[in-house]
This record gives sequence, C-alpha cells and structure tokens, in this order.
Amino acid sequence: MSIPRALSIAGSAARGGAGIQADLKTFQEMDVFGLSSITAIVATHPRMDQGVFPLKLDAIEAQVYTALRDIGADAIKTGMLFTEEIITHVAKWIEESDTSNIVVDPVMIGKMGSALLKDDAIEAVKTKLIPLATIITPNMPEAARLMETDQQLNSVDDLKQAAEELQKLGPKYVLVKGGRLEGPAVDVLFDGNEFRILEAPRIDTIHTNGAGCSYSAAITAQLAKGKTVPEAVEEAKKFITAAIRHSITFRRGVGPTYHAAYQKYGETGVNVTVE
Ligand code: PXL
Repeated sequence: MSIPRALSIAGSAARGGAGIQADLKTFQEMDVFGLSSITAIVATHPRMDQGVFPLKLDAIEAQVYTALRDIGADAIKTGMLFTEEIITHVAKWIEESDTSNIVVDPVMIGKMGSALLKDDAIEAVKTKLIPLATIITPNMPEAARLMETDQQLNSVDDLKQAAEELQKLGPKYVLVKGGRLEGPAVDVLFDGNEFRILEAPRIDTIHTNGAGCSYSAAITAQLAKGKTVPEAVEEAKKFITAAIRHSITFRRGVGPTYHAAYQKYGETGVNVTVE
C-alpha cells in the first residue's frame, strides 16, 4: 500500500496546537503520511528567560535528508525557520529535492507572542524561499512585513493589492489571510491572473493558536493528494473553519484549534467566488 506523504520543516510547539504538532495532526486527519524536520523548539523555560531553542543545522539537515531519502514527499511545507542560515539551507534542500508542491508559511510571530523569525532573516525569505513556492500563506501582518510597509492592511481590497504585490516575488499563488479584518473571515487567493475570494463566518473565539499552521498544513496535505491549488485551498478553508468553530480551551493562554472537527462535524459555511 502507498499513501501520499508530506514533510513539514518547522518549529516544535510544546503546547501541541501549532508548529510541527499542528502539521502532523492535520496531515493525519487528511490521511496523508506526515514527516517532520524540527528547526527549533518553542517552549517557555521556568527559570531561563528563553522560549526558543534552535537546533543545530546538522540536526535539521539530517531530518530532511532522512525523510526525503527513505520516504520521499509529495509536498513540503515550511513553517518557523527562525534564522537566515536555516532559511538559506532549507531553500537549497528544497531546490535539490524532487518535490514540486512547496507551501511556504512565512511564520513571524506566534499567538503567544514568541518571535519566530529573526528581523535580519526577512530578506532571505523573500529572495531565497518564496521564489520556490507553489503557494505562500501570509496573514495580514506578515504580508505587510514582506511588502516592507508600515501601513496595515484594512480591507479586502488591501488583501488583493498585497496578493498582487507579493506574487511578483515569484510564488505561483499567494493566499493572503484576512483573519484580522472586521466582519467575515475573508482570504484572497491570487495566481497572477484571477482572484478567488474565500469567505467563512467569523467565529467569536480567542482560541486560534496554530490556526495559520493548520490551514497551510491542510493545503499541503491536499496538494500531496494531487489536488489543484484552488481545490486544496477551498478544502483547507473548510478544515480550518471547522477547527476554529470547535476550538479548545485548556489551562492557560490561547487554546488550539480542534483538528478532528472537520472529519467529525463537517463544514458548510465556506463560500468561494472567482473575480
Ligand atoms: O502559529 C505560529 C507558530 C508556528 N510555529 C511554532 C509555533 C507557533 C505559535 O505558537 O510555536 C513552532
């Protein structure tokens, strides 16, 4: 028996709802065999004033090499890469791989406030990683940062403009996520030609830790299964809407989305229009 495989190169989130943990849970929900290469461990130490523990480059390379040599991947997703050095090497390993579905989630700041990308690493994301991407999935602050503007995005028109500008960096598709807008949860997908507007109802919850990771992981899983990018994004939007609708409250802080929700309860609230 053979099943589609997806590799996530990302940080480990000890809280279980984001990063590698979110990606593997999402791959599993979509019946895709999940592989991982951990770049850094994100966890709060009780005494040290430290929350990010990067791994050595050799350890990251060993994981990517082992996963791709022994198993192979139909799709690769990148999440938290943290330093310019890691980004440069991950870009090289992706270029050398035989995987053509590449999802780049330009993770910058976690919902619990951790800095997940060093300031001097943005240029490497833009020039080395994004040009290799099948799709990039910035949220509104990430899109603004990639455009190097101090202006916030405030409307669906701003999302469309951002998608147009970011597409010039070289990815095939740009998905700008409007989770921080007022009103419905609108995301804009752009391929250089056509806009797709994905709309879901706004769910009134603060418990969305890992929503971005899980959304892009769902896109990755669908691409691994051979879906087109628009099909993959629509299915992933349903998956993440259900996961946020049924999000979980744990002991402390922002809770995670519920990865099993789409399978368990389905989702009918997502609409897609083409412009
Ligand atoms: O949700 C962004 C994110 C990505 N990667 C890791 C994280 C987080 C947020 O907490 O911890 C490892």
